[in-house]
Amino acid sequence: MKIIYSKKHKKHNPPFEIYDGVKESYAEKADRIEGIVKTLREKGFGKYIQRPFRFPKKYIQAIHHREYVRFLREKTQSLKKGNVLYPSYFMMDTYTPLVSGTYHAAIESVNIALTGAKYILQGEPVIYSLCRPPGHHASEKSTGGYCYFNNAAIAANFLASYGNVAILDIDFHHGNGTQSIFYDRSDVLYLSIHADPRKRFPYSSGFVDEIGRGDGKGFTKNYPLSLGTKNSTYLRVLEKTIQDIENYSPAYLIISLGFDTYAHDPIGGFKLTESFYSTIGKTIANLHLPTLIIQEGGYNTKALGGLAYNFLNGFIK
Ligand code: OKP
Ligand code: ZN
Repeated sequence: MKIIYSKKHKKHNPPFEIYDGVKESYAEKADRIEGIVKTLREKGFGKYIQRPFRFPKKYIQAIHHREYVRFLREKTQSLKKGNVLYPSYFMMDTYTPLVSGTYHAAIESVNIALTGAKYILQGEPVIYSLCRPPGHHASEKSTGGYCYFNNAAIAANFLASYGNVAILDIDFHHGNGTQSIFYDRSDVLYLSIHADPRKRFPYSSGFVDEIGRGDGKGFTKNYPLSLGTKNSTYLRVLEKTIQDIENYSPAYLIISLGFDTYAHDPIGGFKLTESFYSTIGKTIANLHLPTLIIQEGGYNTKALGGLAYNFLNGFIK
C-alpha cells in the first residue's frame, strides 16, 4: 500500500490550545504522524511517497472561499517565528491557532490528500494519505478543531468529477466542515459515526436530523453514539454505514480516519480496543471500492502506530 507522507507538517507547531480561557498543551502534535510512520516502518508496512505532487490552487478554491485562503496565507506569513495568533474572523474556536508555518503545512496536507486521489484515479485500490494538520472541521470559510483546509473534502470534490464519492468519517468527532461543504450535493455522500455532539466537540452539529438539503437531501447521514461506546455497538453501527454505502454504490470511497475512538485516547471517550481496528479495516475493505484513507484525529501518540497498523492490516486482509 502506498503511504503519502511529508515532513513539512512539522512547521505547524502551536505551543498550546485554550480551553475556557485556560492554556493546555496542544493535543494535535507533530509526533502523531511521526509515531505512525515509525511504527509502520518498523513493521515493514507500506511503500512511502515522501514528496507529494503539487496541485493548482483551484482545487482548494473549489471548496474554500478566496478571502479565507488569503487570510490564512497572509496572516501566517506576517507572524514571526514563535508568534501565535488566536481567534479572529474566519476562526471558529480557540483550538486552532495560526503559527508561521501553518499555511505551508496546511497546503502540504492538501497535496498529500490530492496525491492520494490521483493514485486512486490511476487504479490503485487503496492509498493512505497521512495528512497533518487534519481537515474535517474546516468549512468553506472557517478553521476549527485543529483544521485549516478540508483535505478530505478537497479530495472528494476532485474525485467527484470522475464518479460519485462516499465519505465515511470515523473520527471520534463529527466532521462539521465536511458535512457543511457537501450538504446540498447528491454526488458526494457524507456519513459520520461520532460522539454525541451534546457532549463533545463540535457541539452544534452531527445530530440525526441533519440529512442534507435540496439536491443533497438524504445524502448526509449522522450516527452519534454515547460516550463509553464499545466494540460491539460500534461494529453494528459501522455495518449500517456499509449498507448505506452499498445502496449509494459510489465509484470511490474516502475514509476520514481518526484514532481518537480508541479507549485510551486523551481527548476521546469511546472504549474501542486496539485489536478492534483490524475489524474496522476489514469491514470497510469488504466494500471492494477504490479507497482513499485520509488521516484526521487520534491523540494517543504512543498508541497511534499500533492502531494504524491494525487498521491497515485488517484492510488488506
Ligand atoms: C479534532 B479532530 C481538549 C479540547 C479539544 C477540540 C477537539 C478537536 C478534534 N482540550 N477540543 O476531529 O480529531
Ligand atoms: Zn477527532
